[in-house]
Amino acid sequence: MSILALSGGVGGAKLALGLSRVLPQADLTIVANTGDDFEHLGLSISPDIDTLVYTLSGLANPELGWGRRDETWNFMETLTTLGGATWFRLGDRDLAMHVERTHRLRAGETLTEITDDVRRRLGIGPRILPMTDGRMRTRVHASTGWLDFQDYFVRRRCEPVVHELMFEGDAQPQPEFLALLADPALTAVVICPSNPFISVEPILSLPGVRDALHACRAPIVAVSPIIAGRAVKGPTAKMMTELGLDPSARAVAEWYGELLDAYIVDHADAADMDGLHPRITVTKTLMLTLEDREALARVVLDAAASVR
Ligand code: FO1
Repeated sequence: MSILALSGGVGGAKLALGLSRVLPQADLTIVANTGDDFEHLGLSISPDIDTLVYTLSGLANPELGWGRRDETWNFMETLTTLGGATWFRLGDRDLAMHVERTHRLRAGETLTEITDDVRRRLGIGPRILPMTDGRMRTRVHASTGWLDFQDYFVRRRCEPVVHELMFEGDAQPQPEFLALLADPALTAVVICPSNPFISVEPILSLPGVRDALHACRAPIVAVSPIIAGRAVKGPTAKMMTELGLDPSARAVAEWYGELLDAYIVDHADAADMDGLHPRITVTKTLMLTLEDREALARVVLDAAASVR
């Protein structure tokens, strides 16, 4: 069995963890959104890769969903006394990841090589692939003008009204990612319950990815990131409203359109699914416990098997 999961943000990492626990580790490859990446304090930061790495290694901060557990903040406290930028919080342990990644990138290593070495060092079985080793950055056209992603998401706490998103860069998809999509042995593609616009669309917007997904023989299954009109975490529902979409599980399925073979929604949204293209599976999609993550992963894999 060979499963490819597309993931960004905290929700995506939760399902990726569930998949990693119900599959043989070598059967799972996770493609991480890198549209959130940015340079900050001279460091190259890849939040969605790190959220996956920390979540799959058990190092993630359970309260925040990002960064590390058991963190200390001496660097941030000291930076404040020096007048440095502290709006993007970097814990002392997390800082080592950014310093080492920056050092290796400058030494000529690719983000793929660095990420693969880190996941091995942290004992993570599944492969984690950046969506690209090139530069592709999410930009947000808000009421206040064009913003870099983390400026919108963290510094301004997603408060500006979003009119448009843009994925800026000339990046090509990570080659192993494209090769997997063309691999006849691929069993399923899982679109995790990530924000469709800021976590999944950057991946789909890379040249050739949509075509490769449409040509892919494996079923494509998505999990709704919306439950009863609300996002589990983050600005998905607010963003949908601002982009003129109904903040509903149905509207997310309509947004993905013909791409999906199957769609997993929560019981709260089951009545709103008539006439949609993908085969609908209704289950509990809120993942509060590890068992929830594993159970949802099994439902996703069963849904893929039923449309294969
Ligand atoms: N999110 C916040 O809301 N505030 C932060 O200070 C913050 C710091 C941070 C540091 C490292 C990292 O990997 C992620 C961090 N995040 C923070 C989350 C990050 O902005 C988001 O996880 C993604 O960019 C969107 O999913």
